[in-house]
Amino acid sequence: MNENLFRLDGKVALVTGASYGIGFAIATAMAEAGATIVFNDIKQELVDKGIAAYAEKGIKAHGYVCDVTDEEAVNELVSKVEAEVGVIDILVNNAGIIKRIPMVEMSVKDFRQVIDVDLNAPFIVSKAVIPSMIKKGGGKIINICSMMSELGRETVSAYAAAKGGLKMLTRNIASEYGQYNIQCNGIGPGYIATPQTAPLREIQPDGSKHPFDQFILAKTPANRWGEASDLGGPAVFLASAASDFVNGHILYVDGGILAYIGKQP
Ligand code: NAP
Ligand code: GCO
Repeated sequence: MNENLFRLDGKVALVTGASYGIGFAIATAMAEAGATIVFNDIKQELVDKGIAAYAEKGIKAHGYVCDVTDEEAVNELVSKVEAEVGVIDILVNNAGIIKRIPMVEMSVKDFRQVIDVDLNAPFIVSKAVIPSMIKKGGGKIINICSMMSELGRETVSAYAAAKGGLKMLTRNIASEYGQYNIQCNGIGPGYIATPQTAPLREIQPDGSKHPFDQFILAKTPANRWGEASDLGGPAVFLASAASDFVNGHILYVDGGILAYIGKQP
């Protein structure tokens, strides 16, 4: 088989919110496959830290300050990237937040903020990059979904609504722009050890594991939390020519959570 199928040489990849965490791991894997990496974060301090972290891995990443919920700022970012780096061939809508609050106690403001970052922003950034992808003859969009694209649980109503919507936005972009050789797919990570899930893994005062940590291990056949690096290979696959006929698919990278009823206590 042609191993170049999985290479990304000559491609420009924009990974949103990729100073650290899952975005950083995905961008690193894409760089190792040959892509030129562009990323953004809200704060210059984090962009600078991100650039340094990429440089430590031998990656010359292009970092920009941009709030992905701000359409004007996103359009300016895309124009600047196109002028300074090149047309964006691969977009990873990774930036995201979560607020863990029981629904009836959650303010509308908080609900709207989660929807804004986790669902409206992927729409805004995808809308900004698709015209140039069409002109260039194609592109790849990868939306970072979640277990909560399929499942609910207490306290994550806004996040689940956003990630469920992101699954359908993925399918709709695939439906509407597949004719232009744009493939839009999702990655649904399981429970990954990043700052976002750190509160769920905190060691208890008595030195025991967080109850949620124990719960997730019992729900995961792999019996471990995922590492951000577990997402690199799936992301390179969906960004490469190896997936040119994969469109509208949500690839769950969850260690088997969605397939498993859970370990008997
Ligand atoms: P994380 O550690 O909290 O990192 C999120 C990143 O998004 C940060 O760099 C953050 O920047 C950035 N961001 C947040 N709001 C932004 C905005 N308005 N504009 C630009 N950047 C923004 O999260 P993660 O665990 O790496 O998760 C990354 C993605 O994977 C998210 O979409 C998350 O929902 C999803 N996911 C995570 C897991 C998991 O178990 N960790 C599982 C499934 C899906 P700041 O630091 O400046 O806020
Ligand atoms: C939570 C977690 C999850 C993960 C991820 C699972 O509070 O349940 O934060 O939502 O972040 O989305 O796929």
